[in-house]
Amino acid sequence: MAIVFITGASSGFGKACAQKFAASGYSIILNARRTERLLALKADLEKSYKASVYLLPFDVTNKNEVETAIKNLPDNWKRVDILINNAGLAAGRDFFQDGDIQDWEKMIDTNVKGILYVTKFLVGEMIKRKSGHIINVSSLAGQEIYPQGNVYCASKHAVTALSKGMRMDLVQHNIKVTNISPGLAETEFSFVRFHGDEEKAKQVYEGYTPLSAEDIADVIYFAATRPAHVNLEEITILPTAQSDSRTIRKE
Ligand code: NDP
Ligand code: 8X3
Repeated sequence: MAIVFITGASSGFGKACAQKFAASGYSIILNARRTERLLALKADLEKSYKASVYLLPFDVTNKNEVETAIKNLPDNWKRVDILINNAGLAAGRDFFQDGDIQDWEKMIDTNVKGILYVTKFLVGEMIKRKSGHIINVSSLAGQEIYPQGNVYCASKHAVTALSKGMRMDLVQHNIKVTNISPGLAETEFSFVRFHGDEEKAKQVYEGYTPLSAEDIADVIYFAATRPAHVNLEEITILPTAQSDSRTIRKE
């Protein structure tokens, strides 16, 4: 069965993708930093779907860790068909002038360099086989800027640019590249963004129905299962209550 490699699979979109693809018979490589969560997810996927699951915990910001982990994949797990570059985060939501430099570096290292490292070390096998699909999780923040979104928006604009650039360079090798741009979705995203402030995180999703992680996994699965000659290059998915980064209809 085809192999799907999911970064950031311990929570949110990545975890929902793992469930969706495992339920459909795919073999799954799970990556994130929190190994205990990955172990629990692996046990669940094996029990619920008899899925074949391989754990590859590493930090996407650590180039050496990424390279070693991917190079040491067992032979029967090296042939990755679909790479879902999903690991990412926002850190802080501050006016530019008040921004924390460590937060900025974390976003750029995770959202931008993480995709570069993981893709760089996996794409060679895809090129050899002249087949593969790279799905990058960007954001509506990769299309629009909003106040206090500065560096997060910049990092997601970089993801959207990279998806375009990868598509141009990899088309000659028959590799599909899809860019996914979700709007507001309730996951652990805001909890992480507000450095563990549960109250602030909860407020982001109050008064309207946000997207769920499963909504995003459905769309990613749809993109990944189109016929060989069809590539969905860009998918923007918003809650019905959201029209753009700044406009949300609240009850
Ligand atoms: P979550 O916080 O629920 O999940 C983020 C995942 O990324 C976790 O599994 C986390 O695992 C992983 N991750 C973070 N840093 C690293 C790292 N350095 N190395 C490996 N894994 C890492 O958030 P979402 O599911 O919402 O976010 C997934 C993606 O979707 C992100 O790229 C985010 O920017 C994007 N997005 C989210 C939206 C939303 O509203 N929720 C909207 C648009 C885009 P661990 O901590 O265990 O390493
Ligand atoms: C996450 C959605 O609106 O917080 O990418 O930027 S938003």
